[in-house]
Amino acid sequence: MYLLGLIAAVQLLTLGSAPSAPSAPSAPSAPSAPSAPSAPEVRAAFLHAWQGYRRYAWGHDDLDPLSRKPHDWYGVPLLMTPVDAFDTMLLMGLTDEAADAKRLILERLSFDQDISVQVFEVTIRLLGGLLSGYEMDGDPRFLRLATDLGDRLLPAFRSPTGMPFRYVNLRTGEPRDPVSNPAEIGTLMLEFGTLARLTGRPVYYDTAKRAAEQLFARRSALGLVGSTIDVRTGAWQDSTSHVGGGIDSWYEYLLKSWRLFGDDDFRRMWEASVGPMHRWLADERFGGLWYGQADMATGARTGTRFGSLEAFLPAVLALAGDTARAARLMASVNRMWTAFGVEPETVDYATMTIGDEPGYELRPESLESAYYLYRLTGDERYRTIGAAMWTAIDRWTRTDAGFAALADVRTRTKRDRMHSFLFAETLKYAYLLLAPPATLDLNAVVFNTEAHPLRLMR
Ligand code: DMJ
Repeated sequence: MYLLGLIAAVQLLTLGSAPSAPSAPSAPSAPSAPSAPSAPEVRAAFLHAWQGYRRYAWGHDDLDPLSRKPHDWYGVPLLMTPVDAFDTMLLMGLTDEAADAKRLILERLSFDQDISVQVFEVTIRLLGGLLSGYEMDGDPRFLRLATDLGDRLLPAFRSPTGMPFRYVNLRTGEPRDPVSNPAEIGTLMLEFGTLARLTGRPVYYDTAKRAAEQLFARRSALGLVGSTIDVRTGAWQDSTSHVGGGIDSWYEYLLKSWRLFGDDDFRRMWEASVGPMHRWLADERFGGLWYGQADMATGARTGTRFGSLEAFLPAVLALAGDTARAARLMASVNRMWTAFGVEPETVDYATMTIGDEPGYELRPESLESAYYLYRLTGDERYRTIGAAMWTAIDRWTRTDAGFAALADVRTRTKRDRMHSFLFAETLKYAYLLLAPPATLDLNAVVFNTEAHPLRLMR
């Protein structure tokens, strides 16, 4: 019955696009009718991956799931996987595993390291994970770690514009890499703002907000931002505008910062940005809605690429109340999945062919959008679509030690990477989509871009 619903829903959502679209290259034969997954099955999948990490990479950042070797981003471990996984364990009721992860984090995590770290990645994964860990668990040592990290990241913002350098040395405070992008500059507010609120120190809020305002002030006359900008001069280096990686969460954080902090300046920036985004980046092909690339100054279309990162947008539009547009874009996201069995990193939506990135990195965005649309509209079709996505992920990426990214979705060749966002996001959104709604009140939290829930306090 559920399976019939699943097939019907996939058909309904893909029917929105006219059938005249060029056909996709043939993918490996579809799996025989999968049974619909349940929340306990997703929880078991989480445990499978966590046990792999525990056995082969304990105390390190990530597990490489094919070689079964630990993987540290910067030579010394910063515990990316345990910090990213902790709040998901709490939501899933994995209390023993959460206690283990907590002990590891509190005993071993130290930010007093002579390493240059990427401010954006460390903020969304570690600062976000420590803050949600503190809010959910209540142990003040999480907040102490978060504060220490926040203090060590602040020197990154010491540029003439106030926009952060991409990297900063955690011990010396020396920044590097001045050419950044809107996502890395504008995806710090939820974490730094929450840190300010929890510590009573406004410096974190003010610093991250100034960076966002400085970027916003440099939008083009059309209201668009480009791909890369020099934080020392404020000059754009690449004027290509889009909603994919490098820009995506800039839009997400404008909306969510307004929602989390009730700060009207973010409402104004969101409202001034979202209209131009629709006007210049949205594209209609074969009766479907897509978002491609355009020049920020002229609005001229420069590309028709869409992919797994762009798939965050239906979630954000649904959260903003624009469910009609979110639903149309979700149909395209689903089409991208069903055309290839697993979504590739990019497709050219003008030809429905895979672009130059044929892999699947275990990304969460499509599931995230299915989850938001399901929770915000109550329409069962989204649950069914998300369930089908999870079934494909489980089927094609599972290994003996966890789950592995795919190098190519056409051949399903695996790649030796299991990103920590699998634990923070992909498995969390799959679980929340299938679990009873009371598992998490979407009105009580704002998820950061790594799916760490931050409590709404007005
Ligand atoms: C995550 O780290 C975050 O969701 C980020 O916003 C984009 N990339 C990955 C997941 O794809």
